[in-house]
Amino acid sequence: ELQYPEHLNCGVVLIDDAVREGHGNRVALYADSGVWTYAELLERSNRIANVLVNEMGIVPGNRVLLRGPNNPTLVACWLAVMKAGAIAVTTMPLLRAHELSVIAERAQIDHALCDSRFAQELQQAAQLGGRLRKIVQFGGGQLEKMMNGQASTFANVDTARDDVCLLAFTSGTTGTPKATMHFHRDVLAMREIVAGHLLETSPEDIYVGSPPLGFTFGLGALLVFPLGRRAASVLVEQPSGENLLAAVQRFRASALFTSPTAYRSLLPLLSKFDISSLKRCVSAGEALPKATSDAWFAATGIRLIDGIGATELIHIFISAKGDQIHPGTTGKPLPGYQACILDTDGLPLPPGKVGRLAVKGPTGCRYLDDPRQHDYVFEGWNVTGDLYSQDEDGYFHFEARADDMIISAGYNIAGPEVEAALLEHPAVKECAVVGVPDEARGQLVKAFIVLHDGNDGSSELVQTLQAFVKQTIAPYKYPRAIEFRSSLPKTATGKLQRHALRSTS
Ligand code: 3UK
Repeated sequence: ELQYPEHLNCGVVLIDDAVREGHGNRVALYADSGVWTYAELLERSNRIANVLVNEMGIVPGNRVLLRGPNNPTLVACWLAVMKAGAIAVTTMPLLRAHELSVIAERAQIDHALCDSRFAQELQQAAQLGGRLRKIVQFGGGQLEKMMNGQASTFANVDTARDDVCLLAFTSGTTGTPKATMHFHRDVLAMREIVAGHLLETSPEDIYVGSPPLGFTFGLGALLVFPLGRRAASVLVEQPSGENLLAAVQRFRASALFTSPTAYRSLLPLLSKFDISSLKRCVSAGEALPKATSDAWFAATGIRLIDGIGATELIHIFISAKGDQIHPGTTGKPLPGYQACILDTDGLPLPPGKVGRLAVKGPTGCRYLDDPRQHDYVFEGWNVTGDLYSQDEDGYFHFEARADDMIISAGYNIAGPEVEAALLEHPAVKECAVVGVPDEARGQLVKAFIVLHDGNDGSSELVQTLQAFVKQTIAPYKYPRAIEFRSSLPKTATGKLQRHALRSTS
């Protein structure tokens, strides 16, 4: 079990301690706008912490909304909030005024630090109601000017290990978003378990990836893991496939973090870039089909590390590394975590049976003032929205989100299994498989497909794809309806919004 001192401030551990240990002159952050050493990052987060306390009137326990694309100033702002003993409420750049106002209201937020390019949406959110009053903008000179008037040292607030430091909102793929609370010790736990055990992050590492810092996947991968292990992070404001690979090449990145969909879209671009510096590639956020893992391995010689994480648990809790990776499975619980599969009565199921994935561990979930706490958390066990099975070797296999299990003519059909089969066809770029209402079958399996350029969504192709699925998996699972689209709806964290497709059918 992990032990932490009673007094613990994760911001101090991540930046002050790094400089105290002698890493001040080493690079902490790389970006197009320049390079920041650990000493520079410490000095700038100290100045921002002074702005928070002296000019914005922040006291420990206040919540501060953070908003911006991945860049060094956003990292400094996050550290400043920690050092001031305040609570960071991280938000995704893609969120719009209405969603931001819901967050500001739910988390009772007065203060925000916001990239000036993203401020308009936040100002509109403030006008929609709630108590958000003080928005300080960075990137355009406002915060920068305030920082100049402040000292370069800061009296760090002496927080307790169980003080809340982060409110992270779930994406709310179904229903209203829930705010999950995380403690200073949770940040340390993910550093030990994911950066330490799973990724073996060392000071020579250079991390790059696409997930926003406003998503705990990105917060861990691009802030907590590299800084916590005295490595470096590359921050890419617009993480298109080309931009990500260009950043790998330019900064000689050693590890890449992104989603399964993004790995697939990087494949045809690989030949244009030198990515020989990469040692590890991590996939999370959605299920990783075996075919994607195999294609990435064939192209790069690197076996993708698949890991299931959740906002509720802050980061990855089931995964595997090195030769323990079994492609097509997520892996086993990381040290400190337990996982099991539950039937509809909440009783554990034996290997081979499909049921609800439940997980228990050091970072487990507490929701902020939400009655649903009792629907999802029992005696420390977090019941996820996922259907999983466990094999005889103890490996966990993703089947589907519970909402994405299709019941058609009495058969249970997992949408993601049909998607994985379709994705093996060379014409298919992206797809989403959902159940749509059908009089005869209850639900009908329907696929929404984005084709690779140069393919034509003809009725002939519909038949080809249906025949292809029937050859690949059990024939009764094939999509009886296929619709071609130019794009698919995604959440701000990049997940397919299957429910949005269901409701348009
Ligand atoms: C799904 C996966 C299959 C699954 C996250 C890494 O995704 C993250 O957090 P969210 O709260 O969503 C959680 C849900 O996403 N999922 C995530 N990873 C996988 N499904 N295989 C995977 N490897 O439905 C889960 O319940 O947005 C991921 C780190 C931190 C995170 N917050």
